[in-house]
Amino acid sequence: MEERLDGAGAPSATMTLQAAAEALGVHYMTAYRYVRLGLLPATKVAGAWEVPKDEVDRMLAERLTDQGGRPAGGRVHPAPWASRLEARLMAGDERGSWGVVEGALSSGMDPNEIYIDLLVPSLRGIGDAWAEGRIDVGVEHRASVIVMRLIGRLGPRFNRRGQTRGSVVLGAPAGDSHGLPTALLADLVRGAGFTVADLGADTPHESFVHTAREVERLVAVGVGVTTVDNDASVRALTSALHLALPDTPVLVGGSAVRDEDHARSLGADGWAPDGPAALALLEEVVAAAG
Ligand code: B12
Repeated sequence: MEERLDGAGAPSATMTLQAAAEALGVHYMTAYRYVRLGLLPATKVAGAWEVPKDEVDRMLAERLTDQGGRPAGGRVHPAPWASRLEARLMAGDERGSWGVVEGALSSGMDPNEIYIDLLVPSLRGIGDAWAEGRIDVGVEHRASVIVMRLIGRLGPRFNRRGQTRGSVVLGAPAGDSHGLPTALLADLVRGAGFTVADLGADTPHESFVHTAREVERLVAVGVGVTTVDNDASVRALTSALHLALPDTPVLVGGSAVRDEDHARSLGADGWAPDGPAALALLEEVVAAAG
């Protein structure tokens, strides 16, 4: 065992993964799987895994077995999945990130919860780490790409059989390079039975209008606003949409929209602060259309 400094600067004892496996009474490969699943935090130093001793003690105290994170009593362990995922994303570990998602799925989380309670908070944590200067923007870019790939794997779970409830066009306005928020939202909306055309980041106003005219049975257009100081672009977009499609509700959301008043000032017909509220808003739009 040796001493090391953890992220906060406080000394904490570490042990090798082999020693951690022995302490936990599991095979080395099982301990390695815990690391890959994000169940056991570990850092690779000069090619060898180092595990904080207090994390091994915590695991022992929780009497975790090798049954997908369930404690001996069979109760589902209230695992801090989001912080585990955040750690794997920051490490650029795609396999480990998927392992955390698989672990959360097998603990009973459904795909909607994986998006809302796991992906969104992890991304927020990464954004905060960047804003506080704890990580380089390259780490954020790499994590974003991994999340895109996780979404690619999870997306088919949102497919619904049967007739579509109509089309929803989503995208970020010109000048906003955040495509992930509407990519995440798109799957939630698909899961509610709609067909989605997600235009992604930095979409010209004309492309929004063109797509909205082209899709079948348009229900609403949703604009994801994540970049602050881009309000003029959002206003120009909502005006262009209202002019071209006067009967179509234009919904606005995203972390750069402060509240309902702010959304209205951007020309929105409706606003929602998060994914579940966005789905509820869409139901209101459908109900109002009769
Ligand atoms: C990933 C990321 C990036 C990636 C984007 C990659 C991609 N493919 O999308 C990259 C690295 C490119 C990037 C760039 C920038 N980023 Co950035 N980024 C993020 C990060 C970490 C995650 C964003 C995300 O996907 N969140 C997950 C989504 C799903 O959550 P959400 O946005 O809250 O969405 C929910 C709701 O808002 C709602 N919703 C979303 N869209 C819609 C739409 C409708 C219609 C409705 C109804 C609801 C709705 O539902 C969602 C699910 O619950 C955030 C951190 C954060 N706090 O979010 C920073 C963050 C948004 N970025 C930020 C900044 C500053 C930037 C840059 C300006 C940095 C720079 N100087 O270059 C640039 C933007 C340049 C530009 N011109 O746009 C800041 C914004 C600052 C602020 N005060 O708000 C944040 C908050 C980081 C921070 N903590 O400071 N970024």
